[in-house]
Amino acid sequence: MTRLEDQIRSIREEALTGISHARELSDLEEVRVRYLGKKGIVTQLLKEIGKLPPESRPTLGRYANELKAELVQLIKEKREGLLKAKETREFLDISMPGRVPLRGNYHPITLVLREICEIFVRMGYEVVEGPKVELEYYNFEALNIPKDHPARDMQATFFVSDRVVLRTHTSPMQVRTMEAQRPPVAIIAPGKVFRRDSDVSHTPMFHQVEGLLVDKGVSFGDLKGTLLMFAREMFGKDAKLRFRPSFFPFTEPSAEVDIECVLCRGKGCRTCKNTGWLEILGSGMVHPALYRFVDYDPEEVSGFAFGMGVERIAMLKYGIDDIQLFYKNDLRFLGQFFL
Ligand code: 2U9
Repeated sequence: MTRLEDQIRSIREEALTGISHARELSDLEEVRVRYLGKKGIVTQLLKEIGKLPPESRPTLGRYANELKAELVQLIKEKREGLLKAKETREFLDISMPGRVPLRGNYHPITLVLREICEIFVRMGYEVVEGPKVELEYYNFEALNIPKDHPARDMQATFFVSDRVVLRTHTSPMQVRTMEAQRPPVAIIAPGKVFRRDSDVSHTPMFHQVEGLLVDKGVSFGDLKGTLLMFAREMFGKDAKLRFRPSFFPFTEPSAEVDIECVLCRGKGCRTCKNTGWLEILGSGMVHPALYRFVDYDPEEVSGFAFGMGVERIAMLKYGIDDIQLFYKNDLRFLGQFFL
């Protein structure tokens, strides 16, 4: 290898290192001038080769010209790369404050439903869930609501087929649980229910939590104590309840339960229609006729049951006057409820 060939090789290596180390356009320009400028190393080299004897010129000339072409190309590519990086740097202002990502939150009905369940779980109840598309048998028959019973009119039912309905309450789960389990039974059944109804206090789908306790010697006093405990946990320790006689086909005796108005504390206001009381629950002692369907002995056990609408509880707790707000998906409304 000739001395010049050797020199071309080392010039190439140095130049390539120079190009790859250039961080700024000015570094790259320095490299370009150093090798390809008027007095640049490669330019000088070509001049020297021109002075060589004719037999050495073609080979060395080719090497030097290839080197020049390679450097021109590499510098061009590097320049484009540096320009692009500069543009990105200018576009991306890393000193700007970041965007705060939108944070999701639970739906108010989910929050209230969970809170209700947690209160009863702390009292030792188990949560059971089941089908929303339900046999007529579990939704009506086994709850002492036979065909043609006027109570079937109390709930406008969505029928799926002759014997299948969208459940109008979560009570079928109590029947299913008693079928599968011997007493004692202490359960709550939360979930969606469906009735053909729609106005400021009704939606065709809403949520219920129903409870059932069956054991030896369960009394109406146990029912009152349990519901008072629930009301205190849910609405505050000063909560007061009153029980009014009522009728449900599945309980006897039955009672509707009012809480002293949480807004005016019983003085009378628009929300409680000046009565001082708000209805929050239905309840009663499980009708002895029901035990026949699940093979329990009504002589041996007794029980109480209760049911509440979650939307209603949420409306009272948060002072909401239109149930439809829960289902309009307006984020200005939904964003106000946190754990
Ligand atoms: C079994 C036996 C009895 C569940 C009960 C109520 C009273 C009640 C309403 C509250 C508001 C429905 O959503 S609402 O309109 N519920 O008044 N529910 S007792 O009684 C049962 C359930 C299952 C086996």
